[in-house]
Amino acid sequence: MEFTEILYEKKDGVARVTINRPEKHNACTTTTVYELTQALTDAWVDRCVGVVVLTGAGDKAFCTGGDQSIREEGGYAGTVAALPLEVAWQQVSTLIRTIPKPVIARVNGYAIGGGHVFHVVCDFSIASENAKFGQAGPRVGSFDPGYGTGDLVRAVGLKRAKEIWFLCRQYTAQQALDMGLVNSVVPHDQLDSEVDKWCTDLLEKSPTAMKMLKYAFHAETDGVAGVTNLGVGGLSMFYNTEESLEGKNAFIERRKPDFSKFRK
Ligand code: 2NE
Repeated sequence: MEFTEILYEKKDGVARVTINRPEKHNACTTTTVYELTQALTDAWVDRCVGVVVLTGAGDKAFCTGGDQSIREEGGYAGTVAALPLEVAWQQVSTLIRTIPKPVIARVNGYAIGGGHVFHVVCDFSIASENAKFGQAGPRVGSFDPGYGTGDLVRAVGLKRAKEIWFLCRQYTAQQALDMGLVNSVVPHDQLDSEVDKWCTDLLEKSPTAMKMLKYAFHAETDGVAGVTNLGVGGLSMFYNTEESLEGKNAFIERRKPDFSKFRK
């Protein structure tokens, strides 16, 4: 896969997705967001991948949201992707939340605006002690009406989530840890070893158990979509059973299926 605004590498069960616009503090264009959907989809389907790490290039920023320099009347300018940036952003958030594997945000610096949303929707956030967190929408005339508000409430509570969104303040990594916004804060030079440790621990666990747990955590708040993910997660396991294969085999062999032995 060829990318121009992200880096994507897979090694030892870990897919690393890096937003690669350090000169812009890893702010995203329509192209960046489109490429993120491609990489995350690949990580979803690749059976060799057990954990996904999302991060930003350089040591200043994880991601500072949508690139404000390409905003014009009606929204963000787009070049390759058919979808408007703000719609594609929700697709990335949905992929992060739905990919049946743990996704770790490696927060190496500023996680601001839509970049903050990305870390919020990840399953885990491991932060450098230099990282800064915050929303920026109401300052620049934007907002995230989806997971960026809903999941934030679930992480830090309603009052704090409103404070973060309405006031657009910045919070240190320690403050983020104290309010339950991140899982771990380490000195900057230990960020990679800490992320590697989490990856190793996760790769030792049952992938199916983690998949079903991830869907279970979202089932209640995600309504029909959440129940669908939980159900479809179970369906892939059912496909492996003799009972399910009897239905498929009977169709291929042009005979009536015999499910009687499964009626226990
Ligand atoms: C993050 C922050 C506070 C850092 O400040 P500082 O002073 O450390 O760095 P500086 O100089 O502001 O940034 C370095 C370079 O990155 C660019 C800057 O323009 C600057 O470029 P040069 O002037 O050196 O050429 N840069 C940083 N963030 C950018 C951005 N988002 N768009 C374009 N260029 C950016 C400070 O940089 C800051 O406040 N950044 C803006 C944060 C922000 O407003 N994000 C957008 C929120 S809305 C959103 O993300 C969104 C949406 O509207 C719709 C859907 C999904 C998401």
